[in-house]
Amino acid sequence: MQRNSERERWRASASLDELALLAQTAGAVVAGRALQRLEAPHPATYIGKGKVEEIKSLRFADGGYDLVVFDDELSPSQQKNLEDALKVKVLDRTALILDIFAMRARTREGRLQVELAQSEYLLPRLKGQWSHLERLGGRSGQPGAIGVRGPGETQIETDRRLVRRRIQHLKSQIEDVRKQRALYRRRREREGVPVVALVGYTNAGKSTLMRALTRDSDVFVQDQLFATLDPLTRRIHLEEGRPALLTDTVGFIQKLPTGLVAAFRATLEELADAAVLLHVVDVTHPDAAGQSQTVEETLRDLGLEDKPRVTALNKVDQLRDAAGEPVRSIGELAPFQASLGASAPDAVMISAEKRWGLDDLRRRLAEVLERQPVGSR
Ligand SMILES: Nc1nc2c(ncn2[C@@H]2O[C@H](COP(=O)(O)OP(=O)(O)OP(=O)(O)O)[C@@H](O)[C@H]2O)c(=O)[nH]1
Ligand SMILES: [Mg+2]
Repeated sequence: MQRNSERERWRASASLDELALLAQTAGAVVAGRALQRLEAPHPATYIGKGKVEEIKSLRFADGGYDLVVFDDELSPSQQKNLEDALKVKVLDRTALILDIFAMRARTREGRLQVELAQSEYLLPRLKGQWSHLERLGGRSGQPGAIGVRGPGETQIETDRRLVRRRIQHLKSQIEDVRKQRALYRRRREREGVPVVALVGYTNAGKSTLMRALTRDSDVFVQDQLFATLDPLTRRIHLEEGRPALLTDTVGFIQKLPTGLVAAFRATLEELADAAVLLHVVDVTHPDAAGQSQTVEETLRDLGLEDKPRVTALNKVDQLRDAAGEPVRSIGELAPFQASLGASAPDAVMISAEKRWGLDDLRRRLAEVLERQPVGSR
């Protein structure tokens, strides 16, 4: 039991580390953090009353803070109650991720999907914002809303209707994008070039590997979460010059809300047509196993658990040998192989940055492709 709870605590704390990285990526400066152990979240405020007071008391301590971010999804009423109690803006993990996605989306498809996810997140939360108007008896007579609102409609009803209409509009636009993508995929299929899709936890090194395998320096790489949002496909060559298409896309993260995954369906459908999923794992991350598991769970949610998989254990250049010296080549890693590869015996050790192990990886991919019936490639 003891060990379990220690593990839980470590997990919660590691998850907060990740939340801090997300906050930094979104442009915030982290002033402090708090952790509370509860049997179940408080229905009204998620954390307990005492903890709310404690956080409130830190409001003007040291540098103070003007934003509080919770590591789990808050219900719309919890978010509102917390804002009322703390007198600052309160966000949850989902809102933070949405914010980063909005910053990162470059293509029309990416933007549409982010806006859909944002609108769906906003819809149930409109109530909190306008409840004071409802209490005052409805019709607020906002000038901007004139002409849109039906007779006797309250502001919140109008807002909800507008957001719902926008959601419908976005969905139909995304549907067009999906059809377009499906056309491209059929064309590719006819050409008979198999698709290898990169999957993995955010920041695992997928884009770096894409760069290394394509020698394309335009691929965007950054030491930040969700550097890549829009899918990108490039031609690569496996063994004996055999061509394949390599697709890079959005990374996964723990506690990724299903609504967000659903909004990214058009992008993630690319994975469904891949002949092989190339799972990139950052072996140097303290929670590499947990991250790997999150990726597997997300793939299961997407119905992709049966896709052939090749696992690449990346960033091995960061490992140190028994004497604490940095390793200089893959050859020195034999002693690690057993422990690293235990969870994925077929895994290939690579360093995307140093271009180590790429021949091995190409060979492994070619082998897996070889084993598949021609129709499914
Ligand atoms: N030391 C080392 N660093 C690496 C290696 N591969 C990637 N990195 C670094 O890891 C960071 C993330 O790399 P990306 O390629 O952007 O990771 P990604 O999986 O595409 O991340 P997202 O697009 O954010 O999901 C960058 O700072 C890379 O330079 C590697 O083999 N060794
Ligand atoms: Mg990337």
